[in-house]
Amino acid sequence: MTSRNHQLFEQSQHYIPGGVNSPVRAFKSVGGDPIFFQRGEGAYFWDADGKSYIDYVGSWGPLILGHAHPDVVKAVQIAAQNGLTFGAPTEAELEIAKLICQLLPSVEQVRLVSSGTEAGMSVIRLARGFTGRSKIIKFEGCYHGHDDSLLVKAGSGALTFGNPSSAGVPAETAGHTIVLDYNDITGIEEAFNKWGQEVAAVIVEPVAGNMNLIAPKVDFLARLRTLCTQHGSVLIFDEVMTGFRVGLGCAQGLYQIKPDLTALGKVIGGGMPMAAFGGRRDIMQCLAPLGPVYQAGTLSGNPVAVAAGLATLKQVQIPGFYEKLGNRTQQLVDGITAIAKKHGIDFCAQSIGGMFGLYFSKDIPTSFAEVMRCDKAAFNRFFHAMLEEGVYFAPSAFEAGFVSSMHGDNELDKTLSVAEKIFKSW
Ligand code: KE4
Repeated sequence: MTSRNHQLFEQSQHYIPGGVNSPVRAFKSVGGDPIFFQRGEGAYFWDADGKSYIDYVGSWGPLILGHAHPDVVKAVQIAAQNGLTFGAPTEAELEIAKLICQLLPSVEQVRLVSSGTEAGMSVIRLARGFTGRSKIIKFEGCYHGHDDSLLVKAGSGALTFGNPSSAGVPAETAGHTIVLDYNDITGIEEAFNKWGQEVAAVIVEPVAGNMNLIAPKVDFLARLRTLCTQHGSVLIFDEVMTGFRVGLGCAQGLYQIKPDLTALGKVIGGGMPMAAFGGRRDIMQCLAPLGPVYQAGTLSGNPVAVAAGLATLKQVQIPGFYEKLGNRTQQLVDGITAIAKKHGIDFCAQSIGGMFGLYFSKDIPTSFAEVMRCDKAAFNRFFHAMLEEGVYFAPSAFEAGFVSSMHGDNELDKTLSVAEKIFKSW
């Protein structure tokens, strides 16, 4: 009998490009049909055929409390009953803005938007408007949403301007973006030597989570901070993924680096469409209606999304939340690594707070080039074997994984027993 998943995918491809509303969901990297889900609860969700999975994607990061956390659902219900949107200021927006500014010392003012892409495009426009400069620096393998200026891949040679990484992005637009290697301090110094006074901003994932998980090398972030200060460039931390995922102070707190602007998303929306950007008051004051940099949004600060975000941020502030989440995530990666090692498989892994990376390679990668050398076919085999047993990892060897506060001993034991079964017959 054809599965309901397969039927839905067949039909969806007729009405939705690729049958999905976001490309990474399509399983193109791992092969096979995407899974259609119907319900989630805690660390689990159920597909259209009623099969359950332990979820290590958590909607790509937002679900730090797991699926349908009662406090979040209740907050959403209450907010929705009072009206879905007003297109006008609400007290709840003030409450979450104050909370973000209290939790992140680098954020003196914040503006709410509806997606990480909006946050990414807005901080770039704001940095350009504040500095009067056009050039931006980003890093190969980092993803900041699908704004034209950020859909850019490395130029033909080192220190050349970027080329579009997507059709539809004009070369002239991509030409303002310089793409360097993550963790390459020499490259950064050369770029600033060449273009220092022309660079509006450097945008970086302080922990890279869009080329699998890549940790910043010692001094990488500090060097970016120093060079941006020296050249009057805006240092932007894209913490859409790391924000309130790696710690209550985010990655900027973990590594003690103070960016000028920060993009946030995912966790701060608790699973609802909400993101934000904020930072130095003198920069944020350039935004309309105060200043010349335009930025807007019909549903920005949506009261239902803000309610989900506030309920989520309330939970993550509970003392010990991140220590427990980090320990659980470390137990996961240590457990899988030990089993792979026992069976002589080239595998390693790492975790930072509630996010992790799995690599079929001898050593943990520290750059985009090293990630590309990991055994993608082995990951895909691992992914499907796990999926068959009801364990759902990100459907790509080039994505990070996520643990929630609802992943407990049972979920860890199940995952490790499946890893043993898979690696024993590898
Ligand atoms: P959204 O526009 O998807 O809300 O956020 C874009 C974005 C910005 N910055 C960072 C660091 C991000 O990780 C993202 C989005 N992350 C991907 C996962 N790799 C979202 C999944 C998807 O594209 O469907």
